[in-house]
Order: sequence, then structure tokens, then C-alpha cells
Amino acid sequence: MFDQLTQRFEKFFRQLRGQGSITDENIRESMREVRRILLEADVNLKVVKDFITGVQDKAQGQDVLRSITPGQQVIKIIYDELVNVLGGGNRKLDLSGLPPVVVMIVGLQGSGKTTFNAKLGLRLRRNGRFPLLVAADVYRPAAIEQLQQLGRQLDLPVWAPGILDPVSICKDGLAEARRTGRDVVLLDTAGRLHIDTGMMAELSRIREAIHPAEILYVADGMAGQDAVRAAQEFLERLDFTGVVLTKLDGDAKGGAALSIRSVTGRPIVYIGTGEKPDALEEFHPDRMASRILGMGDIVSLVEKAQENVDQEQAERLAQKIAKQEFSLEDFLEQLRQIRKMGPLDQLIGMIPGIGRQFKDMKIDENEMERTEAIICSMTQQERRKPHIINGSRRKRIARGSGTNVQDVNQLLKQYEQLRTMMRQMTKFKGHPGKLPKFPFPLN
Ligand SMILES: Nc1nc2c(ncn2[C@@H]2O[C@H](COP(=O)(O)OP(=O)(O)O)[C@@H](O)[C@H]2O)c(=O)[nH]1
Ligand SMILES: [Mg+2]
Repeated sequence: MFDQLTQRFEKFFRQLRGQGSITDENIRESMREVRRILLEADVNLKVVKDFITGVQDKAQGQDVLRSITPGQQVIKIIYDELVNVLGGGNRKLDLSGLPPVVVMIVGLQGSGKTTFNAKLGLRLRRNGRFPLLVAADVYRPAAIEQLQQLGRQLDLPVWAPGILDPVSICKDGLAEARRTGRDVVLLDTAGRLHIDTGMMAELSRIREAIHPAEILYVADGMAGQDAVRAAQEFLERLDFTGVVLTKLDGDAKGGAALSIRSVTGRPIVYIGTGEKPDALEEFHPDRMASRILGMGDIVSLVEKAQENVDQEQAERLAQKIAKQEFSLEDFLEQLRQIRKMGPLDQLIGMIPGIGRQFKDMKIDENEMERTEAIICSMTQQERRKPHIINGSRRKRIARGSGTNVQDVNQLLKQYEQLRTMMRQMTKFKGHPGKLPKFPFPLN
């Protein structure tokens, strides 16, 4: 996500931190650099101007020049301003109204509306709601079929009555939701390649007929300034309550993400990070700012881990670590948990200060598989008391797992290192749950 932008900022921050003292002239020069970075990322000119002014004002007001770590201070101010530009706090979807609550999904063709419809449906169901998806894009039969297919795949009901008037479809969909006890209705509306009066009129008619609780504008995160211009048009002609930015898993420059909130005044609610139905994240300005500035995103990482790790199992493990009873069996269990969380290189990118170093390193999934095979070839007793694994046992394990003795040795050594690390960790009885606070050392 925003790789180029992040690289530029990281490079600039390294220089900034390296400076023992900072002068007025330094700050002016720094702001010129920030301006260049943002413009290259295709950020809206007015947003860039406001951003620079904001940073400059704060930098002057905070005695940056006399502080002990002026570089770090400037970085902190840039971070704060970025959080600000991205919307400040996190805004959740408001579905508190009388059910069935309607969410209308609008945007240009190809921006990701239908995909988002399914993603949101899945997310809501996981949160205990009962969504109904409504196929109101009648101009392309393939669009209806696409939503139906996603519905089948995710086991979500889709209202697609095969009539031509989108307003009636939406009205009937709402009635269907009432009839069948569905409490959220997601309207998948039609988009064109460009803004067009007919399309806007149709969307307005749907809005008047249904009164959606939320209207979400889906913007293609790859589209840069175009997405922002289209968003402005939608805002003027239809108005909307929130923004969804899609395709942030690609090599988007970041311009749309950084501009759209300021330009429209509407909060970003979700981001799409892949084609698959679970590639959806709530948008948090502070986390996004850390990611953009190359500081990693430890909170999202922890949440991702929590989604996938069995809570009870995690607690059992914590106890074992505390009592220094962490065995190779637990090691295997951990390994499997980690693999469940998804591609490792993506996870590693979220760890502050580490992402960059490992960025181009291919995580060796084969090695993980080898490790798993080795542990599986051990007896239960060996897994629980690895110190009994002598030379002949090592040979047997290597044969059984199709590896060689060096591999087994290496694994046992890694396990020992891990144990040592855990012993040290448990010495810090302080606050195991506490996350590092900004500004943490970045390299
Ligand atoms: N990589 C990626 N692709 C996406 C994302 N959201 C949607 N797409 C793809 O973008 C294309 C258009 O999406 P679609 O939902 O049909 O857009 P619509 O015309 O607005 O309904 C499809 O190929 C989707 O798979 C995303 O977050 N990441
Ligand atoms: Mg569609």
C-alpha cells in the first residue's frame, strides 16, 4: 500500500533525524520536501497547501528548534497533521436506526461497488446482523449475475427480481427484507464510466424513495485525482455520508486516499485491500498515517492476529510461557496459527520499523513446512521434552520427515533461542498488553 510514498517519507525522515539541530531554514527546506513528496503522490493541491501550512504553524508554535530531538518533533507534527487530513478519528457505519436499515452504495463503474456490497454483507453477518443484498444495477446483466454469484458463495440472500426499474427493485427489496426478517439492506446501484445526468437522477430517485441511513461513495483508490473529482460531483448532486476506498492493495500512489476526506468533508469508513470478500478493513486515520509514514501498523496486526487466533489457546500459551513450559508441541501449534493468518510478508509489513528491511525478502513458506514436518516426526515425549533428543533420535526424525540432521539441529537451536527470548520477556512483568507509543524509534 502506497509503497512509493512510504519510501519517500522514510528517506526524508532518516535525513531529518540525522540532523543534530534544526534551523528555520531547515524547516522551510523540509516543508519543500514534504510538498514535493505529496504532489508526486498525486495529492490535491489545496490539500497539500493546507497540510504544509498546518505543519508549519505547529512547528513554530512548539519550540521545535529548542527541543532535544528536533527531527523527531517535526516527524511527530507531520504524523499528527496526516491523521488530521485523514479525518482525525474513526467513523463507524451507523446502523442504529429502525430495521431494516438501508445502506446505499454508489460510485463510478468499476470502482468496486458490487465487491464492496458482498464484503460488507459478510462483515455484517459476522457481527450478528442479517443483511439482504439488492441488485439494482440493471444495465449490465453481468452485474446482477456477479452479485448473485457472490451471494451464493457467501451464503447471503440477494434480491434480484428480474425487472427493469431500479427504484421499484429497491422498494421491493426493502419490503422483502421486512417480510423475511432481514435487518440491513445493501443497495448495489449502477455506475457509469463518467458522471452522467441520467445516472444521478436515478440515484436521487432511489434516495427519495428509500431514505437510506447511509450512502457510501465507493472510490477507486488507484484513480488518483480523477476519483476525487468524481467524488466532488457525487457530493454536489447526490450527497453521501461516507467514503469507501478500494484497491489499496495495489500500488496506488496515495493521492485519492489523502485528498478525498479534505475535499469532500466526508469520512472514509472502510478500505478495500483485495478482491476477496474478507479483504475489507475499517478505516482508522491514525493507523493509516503510521502505515504511510513507514511506522508500521501494530494495532491492525494485533487485530488480525486476534481474528485468527483462538483466544483460549492464546491464554493457555501465555501461561505456559510464564511457567517456562513452552514445548515443541506448542511451537507447532504456533506455527499453524501463524500460517492461518495469511501471507507472512503482508503481516511483516505491518510491524513498525521492521517492514522496510524485510520488504523484498521472500518468506520461505517451504521452510515453515519443513519445520512442521520435523516436529510431526517426533514422538510426543520428544516434543514435550526436547532435551532428550540425542544423536540417534535426530537421525530418525530427519529420516521420518524427509529432511537431514542439520535441519533438525537447526530447528532445535531455533527453539532454544525462542525459549531464551521468552524467559527474558517474562522477566518484564510490567504491561504485556501495552503497545509502543509514538514516537517510537524507527530504526
Ligand atoms: N485488488 C482489488 N481489486 C478490487 C477491490 N475491490 C474491487 N476490486 C476489483 O475491481 C473490479 C471491479 O469491481 P466491481 O465490484 O465489479 O465494481 P463495480 O462496477 O463498481 O460494481 C473487479 O475486478 C474487482 O475484483 C480491492 O479492494 N482490491
Ligand atoms: Mg457492480
